[in-house]
Amino acid sequence: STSYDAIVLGVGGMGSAAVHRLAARGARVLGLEQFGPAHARGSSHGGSRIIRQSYFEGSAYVPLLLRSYELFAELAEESGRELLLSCGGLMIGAPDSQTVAGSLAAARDWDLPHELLDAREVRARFPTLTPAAGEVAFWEERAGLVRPEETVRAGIEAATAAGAELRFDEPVTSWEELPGGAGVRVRTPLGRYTADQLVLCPGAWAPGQLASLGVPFAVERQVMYWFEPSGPAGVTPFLPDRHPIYIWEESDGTQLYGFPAIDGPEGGAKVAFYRMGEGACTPETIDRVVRPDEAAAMAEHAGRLLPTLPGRLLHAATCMYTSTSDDHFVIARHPGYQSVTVAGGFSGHGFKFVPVVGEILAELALDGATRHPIDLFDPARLTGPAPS
Ligand code: PYC
Repeated sequence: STSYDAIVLGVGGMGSAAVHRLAARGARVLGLEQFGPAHARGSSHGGSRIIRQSYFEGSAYVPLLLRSYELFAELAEESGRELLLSCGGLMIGAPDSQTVAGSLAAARDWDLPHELLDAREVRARFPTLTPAAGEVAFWEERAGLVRPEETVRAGIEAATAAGAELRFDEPVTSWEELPGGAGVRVRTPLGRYTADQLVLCPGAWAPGQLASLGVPFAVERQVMYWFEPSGPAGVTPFLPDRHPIYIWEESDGTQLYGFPAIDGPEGGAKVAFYRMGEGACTPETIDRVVRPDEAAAMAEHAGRLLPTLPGRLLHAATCMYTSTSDDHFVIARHPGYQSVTVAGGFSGHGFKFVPVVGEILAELALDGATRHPIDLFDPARLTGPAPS
């Protein structure tokens, strides 16, 4: 068998960044991916993901986001790919909604630039969006979107250039820690490999691949829709030089989110629900066909908030969230193994962190600790005390 400093299981969003950062630090790295590069069977596809700094999910994420912006810029420069588009972002809802109040709290905690707009100001600046009189919007100029497939490809190229070995279409069938914690042995249908460290980035395959953690992960089907705008001005008001990303929380807690039309008139504008999945699935059982009735329900819902968005449905695709019970991530050295590091449970909001998670995983695997604040992601909070 061949031996490495580190093996990374799963070369999707987080795994591609991990192989890149490990190789960039001079480690001998093997990345094993069960499908092809930047595939569409997990959670890192669909052309766009939101990125923002005033994080309503918690101020503790902000320093990680600031580092992520730096690393996205570096990777874009190195790869020559456009990875991040800063079109600005609006967090819309009642003043006391989590989306608005949480963004304001994070902005104040970290002194991040922002504006608070009333409904009339939103309608004047962004005519596609029609908030009700009592709603407000938190405006963040630095918000925007990142390109998931391009980011994964850029990470793979940078990893390869730094000397990483990547094997696609090669699933891991089993792994075990060697006696005394002296590294790991990994098996695939094509070979056996050993390494000092194993980094598990299984995405929606977490319930199986991270079962030894004892953390419950819920995998859910999500649908993304791309509509051709229906208003008289066509796609023009949705172009990214004048249209922001948005997350819109309604009084029942529903969050609709969307993007400008980043792929021109043919691509349409993408919209989806944040965490309104259809219950449990697995990557094997997920129904990847989008039914006409769910597309019609989305058109009706989005049309109430953005009346000129839902014209013809151009495209729809499914994807999966892998959620923890508190929607915070799991990133840690595996408490049960000396040679294993884990990353999972990104709960529908992880992609914007891909480059910084790669840096954290490389530090955990090679140094045993990270300079980044990751206490929030400790799996112990989800497992409780070990039974005595
Ligand atoms: O991470 O900003 C986000 C997001 C919004 C909807 C789904 N994820």
